[in-house]
Amino acid sequence: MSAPRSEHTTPPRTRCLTTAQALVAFLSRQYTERDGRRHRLIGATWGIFGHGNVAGIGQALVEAGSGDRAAPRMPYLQGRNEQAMVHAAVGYARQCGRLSAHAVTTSIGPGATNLVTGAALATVNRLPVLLLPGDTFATRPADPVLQQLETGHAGDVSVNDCLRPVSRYFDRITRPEALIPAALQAMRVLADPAETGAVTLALPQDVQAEAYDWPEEFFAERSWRVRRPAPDAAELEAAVRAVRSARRPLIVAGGGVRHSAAEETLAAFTAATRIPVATTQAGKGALRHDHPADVGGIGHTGTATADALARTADLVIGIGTRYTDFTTASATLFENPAVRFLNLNITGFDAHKLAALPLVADARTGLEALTSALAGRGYRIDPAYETEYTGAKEAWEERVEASFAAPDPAARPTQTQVLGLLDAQATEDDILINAAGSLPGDLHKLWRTRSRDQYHVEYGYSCMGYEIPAAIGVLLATGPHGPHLPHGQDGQDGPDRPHRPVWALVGDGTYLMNPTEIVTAVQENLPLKLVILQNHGYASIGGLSEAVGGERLGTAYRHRDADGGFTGPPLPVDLAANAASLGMRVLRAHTVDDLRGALAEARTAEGPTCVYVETETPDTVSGPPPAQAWWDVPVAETATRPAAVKAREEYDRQVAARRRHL
Ligand SMILES: Cc1ncc(C[n+]2csc(CCOP(=O)(O)OP(=O)(O)O)c2C)c(N)n1
Ligand SMILES: [Mg+2]
Repeated sequence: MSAPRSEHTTPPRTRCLTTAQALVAFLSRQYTERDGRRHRLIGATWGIFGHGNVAGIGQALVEAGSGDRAAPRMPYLQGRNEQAMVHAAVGYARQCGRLSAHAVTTSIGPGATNLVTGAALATVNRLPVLLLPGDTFATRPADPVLQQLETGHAGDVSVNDCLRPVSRYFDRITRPEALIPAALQAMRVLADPAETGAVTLALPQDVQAEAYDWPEEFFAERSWRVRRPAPDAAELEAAVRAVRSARRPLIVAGGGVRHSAAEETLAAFTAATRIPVATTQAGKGALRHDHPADVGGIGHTGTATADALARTADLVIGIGTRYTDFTTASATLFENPAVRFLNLNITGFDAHKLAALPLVADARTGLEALTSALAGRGYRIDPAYETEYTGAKEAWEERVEASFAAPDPAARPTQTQVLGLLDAQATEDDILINAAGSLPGDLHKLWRTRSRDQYHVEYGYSCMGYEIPAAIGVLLATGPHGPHLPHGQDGQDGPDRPHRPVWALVGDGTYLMNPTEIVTAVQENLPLKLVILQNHGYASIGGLSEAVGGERLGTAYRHRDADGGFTGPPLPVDLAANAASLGMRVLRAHTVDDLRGALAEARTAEGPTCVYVETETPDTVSGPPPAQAWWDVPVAETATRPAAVKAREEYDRQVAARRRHL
C-alpha cells in the first residue's frame, strides 16, 4: 500500500489549455483495442469553419497539426458540405471495421444542422462518428448571435438539439470542466459495439476558447476495448436445441457479421452444418459469392434461391441483423406456419425481434460457441436440403449471367449490363459503394461479392449522396498515405500499399444531390472512381410511383409541358461536364465497347476519374430479374384516378399475406 498522499507535498499536475485545445489533445490520445490490435480511435477531424468553431476548434487543430513533434497529431481534412463530411466519416469507419472513426467540426446554425442527416445515417447503420457542432454562447452576452434560432419559452434550447434523437450520446459543454466526463462517455459510446453511432458534443463557442487548468491525467493515452461478449449459457443451450431440431434452417447474415469480423467463423459454422446463408444489404460479403452455402441476398431485393428458402424455413438464424422490411418482405416472407427465429445479436433489442430465441453475444464469439456446442453433439442438415439449394443457386447464376450479358458492343448498355462489365473486371480488391436508387436492388440481387469488404451498400438509411464522400472515407482508410490507421499497426498499412479500386456508383439524381465532395477527392488526389449512370431522373421511384398509383409524378428530369406537367423534352443537363468542371478526369461512354474501355482505364487511373454513361431502359431480357418478394408501400385507400384504384386492389391482395411472428 502506498502512503496516503499529502495535499501539500504533491500538487496535482495541470495543463492550462482552452477547452478546444484540451479536446483535440484528448482525442489524439484515444485508441481502440480488439483481438490484440490497437488503432487510433479518432483518426482525423473533418471541418468546415465559420463562427462557432473557427477560433476555438480551428485554432486548436492548427496547434495539433504543428508545434510539439513528440505529441500525437490530429490530422485535419477539408470538406465542402457538413452532411457529406459525416458520410465520409461513416465510409471510413465502416472500412475500418468500426475500430477507427473521424470527428467532424462545424460552425453554429446551418453548419450544425447540416449534420442531422449524416448523424441519422451513422446511427441507423451503427457506425461511429464524433460530431462537434459549434453552439451559441454559454454566457449569452448578446442574444441572438448570428445564425441563432431563439426559442421564446426555453432559453437553453439551440438548433443543435435536433441532433439529440439521431445521436447515441449527446452533451453540451457549457463549462470547460464538463468536457472531462463528457469526452470519456463519448469515447465509451463510440467504441461500444452495441451502442455505437453518432456521438455529439455541442460546443458553445465562448467555452471553446476559454482556458482551464486540466488535470494532466486527462491527456494520458487511453485504450477502449471493443468487447466481444460471450453468450449466456442458458441462451446458448436453448439455441443449440433449436438448431438441432431444425430441418430447414436458414441463416440471415447482417452487418453485425462484418462489424464483428466473423466471416471466417461463419464459413466454419456452415462448413460443419451446411446451413445455407442468405444476406442482407449490410451482410452481403459475409461469405464469398462462390462459397457453396452462399445463397445471395434475401427479401424484396433478394435472389429466388434465398427467398424460396425463406418461405419454407422452419428456423431462421439471424446473425447481426435488424430485420428491416426489405429483409422480411414487409413481414410476408417467412411463410412456414412453424417458423421460429433464433437471433444472435450484440444488442438485446435486435436479438428479441420476431419473438426470437435470443442469443445475445458478439457475432464471432457467439458463432464459435454455437459451433463447438454443436460439434460435440453432431448436426448437419439433410443432404436433400443441401442438394435443393445448390441446384437453385446454379439456376439463379444463369439469371445473373443473362442480366450481365451485353452481346451487342455497339449498343447503349442497360444498367445491369454496366454492372456486368464491371463484374468482368473486378477482382477481390475492388470496393463498390452505393446507397440509393435502382442500383441497390440490382446489386443485392446480382453482384458477385469476391471479398468481405467489396460490397459497401448503405441501405440502412439509403441516403442519396452518400456514395462520393463515403468513397473518400474508404480511400482514406485503405490507401497508402493519409490520416488513417496508424502505420504498421494493422499489418498491411504503410506507404507501399497501393490504393484499392474504390468505385462510387451513382444515378443521375443521386449525383445532383451531392457532387461537391469531388473537390475533396481532387484536393487529396485520391483515385476515386465515379460511375454516373444517366437515365434522366428517378427510375426507381418512377417505377414505384407507377406501381402505387402515383403516376410517376416528379420522377423524370423533363421540361414542363403546356399543361404544366413534366412531359416536355429531357433537361439539357451535362453531368459529365459538371464533374469535369469540379476537377475530375471524365470518360464518356456511349456504347458497351466504350464502357468496357472506360472502366478499364478508370480502374488503373491514379487520379480521380469519372465514367459517364447514358443507360438504356431495360426490357425483360436486359434488365434485372423481377422482385421475388413484396415491399409494403401503402396505396391510397380511396381515389378517383383509375391508376390508384387498381394499385389499391393489388395492395389489398398483398397485405393479406402479412403476418406477425409472436
Ligand atoms: C436524400 C434522399 N432523398 C430522397 C430519397 C428517395 N429516393 C430514393 S431513390 C431516389 C431516386 C434516385 O435517382 P437516381 O440516383 O437517378 O437513381 P435511379 O432511380 O434513376 O436508378 C429517391 C428520390 C433518398 N433515398 N435519399
Ligand atoms: Mg436516375
